[in-house]
Amino acid sequence: MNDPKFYDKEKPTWCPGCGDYGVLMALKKAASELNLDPANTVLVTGIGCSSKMSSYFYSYGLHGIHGRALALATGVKLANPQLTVIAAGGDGDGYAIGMEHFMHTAKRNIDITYVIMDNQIYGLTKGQFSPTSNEGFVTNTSPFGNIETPVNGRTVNHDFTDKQKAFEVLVNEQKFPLGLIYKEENKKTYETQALKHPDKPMALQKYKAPKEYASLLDIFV
Ligand SMILES: Cc1ncc(C[n+]2csc(CCOP(=O)(O)OP(=O)(O)O)c2C)c(N)n1
Ligand code: SF4
Ligand SMILES: [Mg+2]
Repeated sequence: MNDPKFYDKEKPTWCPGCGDYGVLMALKKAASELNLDPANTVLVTGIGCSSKMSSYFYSYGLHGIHGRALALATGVKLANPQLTVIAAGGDGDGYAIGMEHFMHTAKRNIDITYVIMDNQIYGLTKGQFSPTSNEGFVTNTSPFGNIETPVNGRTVNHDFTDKQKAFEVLVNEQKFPLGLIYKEENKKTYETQALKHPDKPMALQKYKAPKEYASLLDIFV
């Protein structure tokens, strides 16, 4: 097992007391327990204070664009399914601009880990309300108090193979079906279905172009 300090990289520039320090430490501890090899690990982030994480964790890192961490992480995983791919970002990144990517990535069952740092605000851009901000929360974009019901991004703890129970939890306890994690044991991961040879990086796979594109490939590749 590696020491969590093994995963130190640049010194974080987060404000003193920011909750993101705790998440970074948890990530380092998890990586050390799993003995993650930095050379075969990629941390993909969006944009936001929390998304700076990819500069602070010792592995390959991709600091992408706002709300697109999961799209980029999907691309990395498909390019080389042998990599451990982690995506991370804020509540704004994941539940606002990145919402569609969140839903579709969960639906596809791709084998990546997604960490959302939910501080209920757009931190980097100096405090606009986010999808998880509480009702009544006064911010610079809700000067009279937020009138929206917050999305609940927390994971529901229950047996996720029991869909009926999951539905009841959703209806009775949650206002919105976010954070609910379905795990279908028998469902294939996206990369095993999408790739002809999921055991090989895509770049090393021979690609046979359909006849109609072959002449274009001759010209451009
Ligand atoms: C396409 C696009 N839209 C808007 C922005 C401006 N922007 C940067 S970070 C951010 C929100 C950050 O909030 P969150 O994801 O919750 O991260 P936090 O800073 O709170 O960790 C916004 C709106 C951007 N960079 N790109
Ligand atoms: S502005 Fe907020 S989210 Fe950003 S580093 Fe400071 S405390 Fe953390
Ligand atoms: Mg935030």
